[in-house]
Amino acid sequence: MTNPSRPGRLSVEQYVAGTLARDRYVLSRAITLVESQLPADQALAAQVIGAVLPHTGRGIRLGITGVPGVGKSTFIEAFGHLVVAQGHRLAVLAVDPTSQVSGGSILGDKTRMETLSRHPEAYIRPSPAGSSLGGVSRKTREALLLCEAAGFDVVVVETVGVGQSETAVSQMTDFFLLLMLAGAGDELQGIKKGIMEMADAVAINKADGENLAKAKTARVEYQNALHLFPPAPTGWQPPVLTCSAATGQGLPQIWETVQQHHQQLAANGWLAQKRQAQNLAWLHDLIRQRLEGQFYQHPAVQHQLPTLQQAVVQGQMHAATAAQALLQAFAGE
Ligand SMILES: Nc1nc2c(ncn2[C@@H]2O[C@H](COP(=O)(O)OP(=O)(O)O)[C@@H](O)[C@H]2O)c(=O)[nH]1
Ligand SMILES: [Mg+2]
Repeated sequence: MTNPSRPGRLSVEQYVAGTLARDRYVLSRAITLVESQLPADQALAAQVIGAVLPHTGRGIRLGITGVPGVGKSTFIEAFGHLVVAQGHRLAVLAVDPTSQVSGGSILGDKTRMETLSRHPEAYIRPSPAGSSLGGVSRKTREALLLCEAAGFDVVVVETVGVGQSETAVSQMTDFFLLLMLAGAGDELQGIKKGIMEMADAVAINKADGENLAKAKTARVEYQNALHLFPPAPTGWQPPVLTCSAATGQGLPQIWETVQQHHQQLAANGWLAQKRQAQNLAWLHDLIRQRLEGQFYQHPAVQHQLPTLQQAVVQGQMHAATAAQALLQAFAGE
């Protein structure tokens, strides 16, 4: 099964038919295709995504974030088992640029989600190695659509709670879950106010053993903090819950919350509106990425950039003047 004009690749029809037939092997190859940097692969990938698009959008898209060590992987493994036990098919995509740096070697890291990855109704796809954040998020959105087309009705996107990747993930999911620890302090957890504001629910993890009392106190504190934010136009009030990914306590309530949110936003029209706005943002994202790529690869820009950059750094030229000159060079003026 190969593509005669592209060795090592399938044809558009084969990618599409295999994905829709829920062939995991073809799904994995399709995700590999969308992750490829090669222009020929990207053109092929765009055709595949275009063809599967009508078969997407029926599931729940769930973003999960939290600092390394909060228990995301442990949580997703336990949560995933709970969700598939209820007859759902669950896919997990990881957006974690930092895991490339550490090689996933943080103490006790559970990145592989071993028992869940062996479940026939679950599919786990780690981040592509060595990719930039912008690249990861663009590819993750396409991978998410492929998973939906392959019949996964719950897609979890995991990201690390320290930077821009949250915004990217919240831009492609319906529900954004923030995992936190009790008593660690907001600064220590690197959680910015903006990330709290994006959350559709906050769950204090590791609410077990000696941590339980602290977790309950933290729950009240975070609930009070969330009340200070203006109410969301969707009418959804983000709850603060406690859970233990290790014991499974509190996970059914979180799944219940995710489903309630989905029903409420589907009923009041906000789910459709949210996804429309996300599609529009996606379009502008792609335009920005393409333009930027073309700009920096333009021979005239490459020729002039070092000199102008130097002049700006030295304070000899206003940045706006340099930008103007470069844009004129790019436009061939
Ligand atoms: N006590 C307790 N430990 C947990 C819980 N969840 C995760 N851990 C532990 O915390 C460490 C980090 O978990 P991991 O899932 O790799 O965190 P991640 O970096 O956010 O993906 C591991 O040693 C886990 O066993 C929990 O609910 N309770
Ligand atoms: Mg992890």
